[in-house]
Amino acid sequence: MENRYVLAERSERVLVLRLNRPKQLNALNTELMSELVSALEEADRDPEVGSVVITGDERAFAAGADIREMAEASPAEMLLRNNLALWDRIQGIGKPIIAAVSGYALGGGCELAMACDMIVASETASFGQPEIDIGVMPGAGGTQRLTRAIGKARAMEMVLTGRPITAREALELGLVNRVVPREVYLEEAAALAREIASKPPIAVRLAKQSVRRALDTTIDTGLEFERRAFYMLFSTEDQKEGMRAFVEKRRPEWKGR
Ligand code: DAK
Repeated sequence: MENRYVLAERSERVLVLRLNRPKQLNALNTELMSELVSALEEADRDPEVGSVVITGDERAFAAGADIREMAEASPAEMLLRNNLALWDRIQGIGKPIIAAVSGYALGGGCELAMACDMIVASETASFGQPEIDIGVMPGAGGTQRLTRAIGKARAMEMVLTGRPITAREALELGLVNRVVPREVYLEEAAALAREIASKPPIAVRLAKQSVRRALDTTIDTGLEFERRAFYMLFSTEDQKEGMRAFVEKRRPEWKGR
């Protein structure tokens, strides 16, 4: 089926997914999230795709979950919609995902950016968890991912006041990888994605998983995961190729095997 709310464009090994509800500042309704997660899963299975960029437009990455869709819902309806299951599937994506953020990244928009592996921000970007001002609190990982990313003090302030931070503040706090002029944020994100997409795919996948482990496990369990992943890579052709190419002083040619 043709996507309505997520536009996909592939350039070489990078897939760019553009959130496309500009009039609603890319508010994340169920249909959009469903299209996004399906596109991510398809990209994860596609050997031609090495990495993914998620972006919005210049005014908004996404101004949150769709408030109109939630406003009158009962707890049972929220439970039965089971949107969280959709969000959880993003965590299962093995290929690196970069958020290219310009304008508003609020509520679910900020949570979506944080669910990605890296964030490239335009100077105009702002990040916030304003849910407190509409009578709720972050519900798609905001209290957990923001706290892990920027620490308790600033996360507490953002979640309890609802006040957003600028791209520069986000950079200082370690929430984003880099801040660049508005004119080039998407190109910068795509360049980073291209660089990663040119690396040996199985090593990229396992390295991503391993870094992610660092956030949600003990150091011993994380080190154990890292070690097994490292040894596992010695079963790949790319490991042989990479090390031989080094010894033979030539560029490696990755096979993804
Ligand atoms: N939902 C629905 N529509 C939205 C929206 C949103 N989050 N944000 C903006 N819009 C719509 C506006 O209603 C308006 O539509 P029309 O009135 O033109 O039909 C249009 O986008 C343009 O917005 P504004 O006219 O308000 O534009 P301004 O420049 O004046 O203001 C703004 C921009 C970003 C400051 C303002 O739009 C704003 O405050 N938006 C709401 C920000 C917000 O509160 N975000 C958090 C939403 S709660 C979960 C998953 C996710 C979540 C929770 C649970 N589970 C799976 C369990 C997440 C929750 C949230 O994100």
